[in-house]
Amino acid sequence: MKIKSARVIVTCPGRNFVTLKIEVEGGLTGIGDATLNGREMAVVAYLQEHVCPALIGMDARRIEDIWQFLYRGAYWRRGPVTIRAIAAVDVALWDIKAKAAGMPLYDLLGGKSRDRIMVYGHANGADIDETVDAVGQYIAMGYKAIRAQTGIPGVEKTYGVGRGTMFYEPADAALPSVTGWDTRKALNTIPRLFERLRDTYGFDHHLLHDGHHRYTPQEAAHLGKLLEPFQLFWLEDCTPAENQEAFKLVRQHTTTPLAVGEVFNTIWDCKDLIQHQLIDYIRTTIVGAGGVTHLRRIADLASLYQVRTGCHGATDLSPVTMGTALHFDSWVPNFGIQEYMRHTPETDAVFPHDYRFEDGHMIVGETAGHGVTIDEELAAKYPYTPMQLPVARLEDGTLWNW
Ligand code: CS2
Ligand code: MG
Repeated sequence: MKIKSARVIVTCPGRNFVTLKIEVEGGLTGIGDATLNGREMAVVAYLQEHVCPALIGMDARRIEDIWQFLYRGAYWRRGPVTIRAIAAVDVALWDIKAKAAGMPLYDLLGGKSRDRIMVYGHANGADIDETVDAVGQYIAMGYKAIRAQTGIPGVEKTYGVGRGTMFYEPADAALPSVTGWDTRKALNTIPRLFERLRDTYGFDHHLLHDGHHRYTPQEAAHLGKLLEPFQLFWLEDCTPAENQEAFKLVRQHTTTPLAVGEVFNTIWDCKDLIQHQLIDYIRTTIVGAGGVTHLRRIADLASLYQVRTGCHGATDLSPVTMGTALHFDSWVPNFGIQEYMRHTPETDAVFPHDYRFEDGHMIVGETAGHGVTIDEELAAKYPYTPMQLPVARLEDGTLWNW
């Protein structure tokens, strides 16, 4: 099963997506997502200049060997650009293998461990009242788990407050726009939001919150403590995790469950956090962590320490990643939850897929492969449009974590 061609497709149906399409002799094709939000063209060049030429003639059945070839063989390990390129190849090859076997991908991985995948949606508002209403709308749509983010009085353009209620999209301009941050004001607002949410809707739903790496370990520990009465499903990215030890301090002071990992690329980025049981959920996903081959390794390590998965699923991960993640989630024994930020109808049309939302869960498709394709003609109608993520600055102008 020799690889005949490997092509990169860039499309912007409202936001940019990078897709790798691999074809093998005999005509089977598979696709993988290579999108790196705000830095898309770096991965395009990495694939086109360095990876695609080397793939031609390789045996598509040897997924593990090709993964090792691209990871060890490059000498320059890790990093979001490299790992996304490897992930795209890996996912396209799993897609082809599953199609050749006539099986949905989850069957090839070992079969389903569950019938449906619990997801969380994003409710956000400019202030607490708006956010409480938005959470109510998600409950009405059937969601069992909802992430809540609110604007903070006195802070201009806070993280997580989208332009509309359904399709939150942070990459908003060709060059980074500026958002604001003030930890003191956030610590004053976030606990009040969750108090209101529990007072209004009770304790039956799972509630989540994303700190987006904004707090120091001590501040994160304090926030975790303040949130304990409201029993969150998780507090995400409460502090930056380049220094994995930072989580020790947070962990010692709060029982609020902790999630981290959407910016991690490999098992090495989360090894200490997992082995020292400093987190409860690992957020790495297919495109960000080297495809199915590597994510499976992270999940297996996590399972030894009762850490569960919580795959990143923002809109900048294409439907190809969402579809593949749902197969992974169907199989993985230590599943926790899946993030599900809806794609726009334009994006859904470019990437026809067989997964669907039902009663707060995603239902994985039964088509052979990962179940997501690309309509290349439609994709060509949406050319690449430069868009970057914003930066965050404190009131005095200091650049802060985003
Ligand atoms: C967020 C993302 O989904 C999340 O938890 O942190 O929206 C993140 O900001 C984007 O994926 C960045 O591209
Ligand atoms: Mg996040």
